[in-house]
This record gives sequence, C-alpha cells and structure tokens, in this order.
Amino acid sequence: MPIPVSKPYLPNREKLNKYIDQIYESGWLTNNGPLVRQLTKKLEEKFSVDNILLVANGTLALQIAYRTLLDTQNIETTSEALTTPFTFIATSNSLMWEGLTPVFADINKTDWCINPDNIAANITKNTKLIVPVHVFGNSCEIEKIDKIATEYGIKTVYDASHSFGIQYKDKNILQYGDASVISLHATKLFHTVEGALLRFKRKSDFEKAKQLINFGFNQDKEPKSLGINAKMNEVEAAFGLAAIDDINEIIAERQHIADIYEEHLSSNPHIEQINRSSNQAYLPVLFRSGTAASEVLKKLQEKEIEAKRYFFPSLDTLEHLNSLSTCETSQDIANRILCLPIYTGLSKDKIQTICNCINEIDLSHQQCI
Ligand code: T4K
Repeated sequence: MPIPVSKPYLPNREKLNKYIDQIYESGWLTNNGPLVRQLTKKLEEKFSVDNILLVANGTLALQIAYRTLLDTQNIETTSEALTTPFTFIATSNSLMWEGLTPVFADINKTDWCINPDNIAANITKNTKLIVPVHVFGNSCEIEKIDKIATEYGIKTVYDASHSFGIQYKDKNILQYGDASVISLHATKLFHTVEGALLRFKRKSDFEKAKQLINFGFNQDKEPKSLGINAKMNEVEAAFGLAAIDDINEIIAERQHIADIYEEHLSSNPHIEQINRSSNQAYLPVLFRSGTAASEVLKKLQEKEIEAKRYFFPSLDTLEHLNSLSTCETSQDIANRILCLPIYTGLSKDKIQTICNCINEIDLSHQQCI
C-alpha cells in the first residue's frame, strides 16, 4: 500500500454537511458570502488580528500583497524584492509575475530561513520589499528583519504559508510585517481545499486589497481601479469552518508523529537534523550528504513511500529567476533535505516501516561527519 507524503485533512462529514446545507438554503456560492465572512471573523478572533482577507490561493495572495504595497506606498513596479532562495517556487514566481525582481539573500544553517545579515548586505537603492518565508513553520528572525526594514524604509511581506498557528514572542505570526500570507492549500495542516489568508497591518492596505481581489470594484461596486478575481468561494469556506475547531488536535497528532520519527531516526548516523516546529507542518529531515538523501529517496520510492525534495533546487539556480547571487547554504540544504510523510491518521506501524526502510539502507560507503 503506497504511503503519500501528505493527505488532506477531511473534516467531519456531518459538520461539513451543515455548512453545505446553508449554501443550498441561501443559494449564495461566492462573492464575499456569509461563510467566507464567518470564517474570516473566526480567524481574526483566533489570532487576535484584524484586516484579514480570504483569497483564492497563496500565490495570488502574495501577488495581491505586493500590488497593494506598490500602490499604497508609491513603489515602482520594477523594484527589487529581497527574498529567500529556500522556498516553494511560488514565493519568487509571484514577485516576477508582478514585474518585481527577486534578489536572493542566503539562509541560516539551522532554521533555513533568510539570514538578516545577508538581507542587510544586499540592500540597494532599488530594494523596496523584503519577502521572508517562515519555512516549514520555523519563524524567521522577525525582530532583526523588521529593524532593518524600518531603518531603510522597506516594506515586508511575510510568506507564512507553512505557519498556521505559529506564535513568535507570544504573538501570532500574523501580527508581524506590513502583510502576511498563509496558504490554505489542501496539503496544508489547515486548509480550505484551495485558498489563502492575507493579513495587512494597515486598514488602508486592507481596503485597497479588498478592491484588488474583486475586479477593482469600490464600495459602490463601480470598477474604479485595476483589479483581478482572487476571491475565496463559499464551498472552500465551508471546509475551513468545518475543520477550524479541530486545529489543536491536528497539530497535537502531528507532534506525536514527529516524536515517533525522532525516536526511530535520531540515532541514524547519516541524519544531521530532524526539524521540529511548533505546528509540524512538514517533517523535514536533513541528511549529512546529498548522496545519502538521494539514496534514501530512491529506496523509499521502490517501497512506494513518497518523500519530497521540498525545496529543491535552490531558487538562485533557476534560469528564469535570473539570480545574480549564489546562495551556498541554500544550495547545500536543498541538496540534503527530504520531507517524510506526515498527515492525520498516519499510523505508528507505517512510521515504523518508513524508519526501518531508512535505517536499513546501507550507506556505509557514505562518509559520516
Ligand atoms: N509559499 C510557500 C512557501 C508555499 O509552500 C506555497 C505552496 C505557496 C507560497 C503557494 O501557495 P498556494 O498557491 O499553493 O496556495 C504542494 C502544494 O500544491 C503547494 O500549495 C505547497 N506550497 C507546496 C509546498 O506543495 P505538491 O506538488 O507537493 O503537492 P502534490 O500534488 O504532489 O501532493 C502531495 C501529496 O498529497 C500526494 O502524494 C497526494 C496527496 N494529495 C494531494 C492533493 C492535492 C491528496 O491526497 N489529495 C489532494 O487533493 O505541492
């Protein structure tokens, strides 16, 4: 029986049906309907923030965040955005899609997030945005990044796609930066099938973005500015509402799964680090060499166990992103990391099978440092 790297959380069917029934009764399917409004309110209360918009997906949410700040802060569309090369391609593609130039600053060796010193070293007069990623739910060094941003008058958009429910210095991660984005894609620990949460610090940015995601309509539904269609629909919100109260249980189970992995893998001499984060959005394992990671991937594939090379290759090596910098740490980490299966319902037996498979591989020709 194949073991996938992730499986979407499916909320209780009766709970979901109650929300779907509401859709059938109201006949309201999209365009900021009652369920989208209800989920927005729940999330704002849960995270003690305001100015949340629910949108169609994380990629569009990032684009809307940049567009909003370009517009409200009078930033030229050809500006540079300092960002991390160790992330999903959407972080950089969304910048380029908006005409911005991603400039890569290398990452830290331990949490794999963008290194603030490298941000400072790469700022030019064209740098107008910083787009850090709390990769795998590991928080960036927010205080240092925000200090740099304030000093140079640069705006920050945090890609918090992996960070649902994460706290930083006793506050929810969404409370930082000029804007933050959390992807609510089906593979995320809390999801709305497709979707994203976009949060702004300033009400004025929120109001601008609200128009941008809805064809540029103003309050009177007049098309007064450029806009696009990036709205979340009611069926997606129904999935979110049916699952939101289960989130603590979902995270607790993922932590338990990670504990079992750690128990079985921590003495493997070819493993350097098993990454733990407070939401355990992923199960990233850093091997001591790229060859070890490749061999493990191959063996797991032979046994129909899916592991993913999130995030290979390092984005500074991709031709279409035209990077002028070389990010050695990111390239090294991207080459040595594998994300192992983690999802609600993954049994202890299956985890044991995965760990046995990894531990039984003969990597004796590999050098253990
Ligand atoms: N920024 C960051 C840092 C991100 O990580 C992402 C997305 C974004 C921005 C953009 O957000 P979105 O625009 O996507 O909202 C996944 C996701 O598609 C993507 O959302 C995510 N990050 C990225 C890291 O991973 P894949 O290509 O790994 O998914 P896939 O289709 O290979 O599925 C993995 C496993 O899950 C499969 O074995 C089967 C299982 N699965 C998957 C789906 C979709 C199911 O059982 N059912 C399903 O419906 O991309």
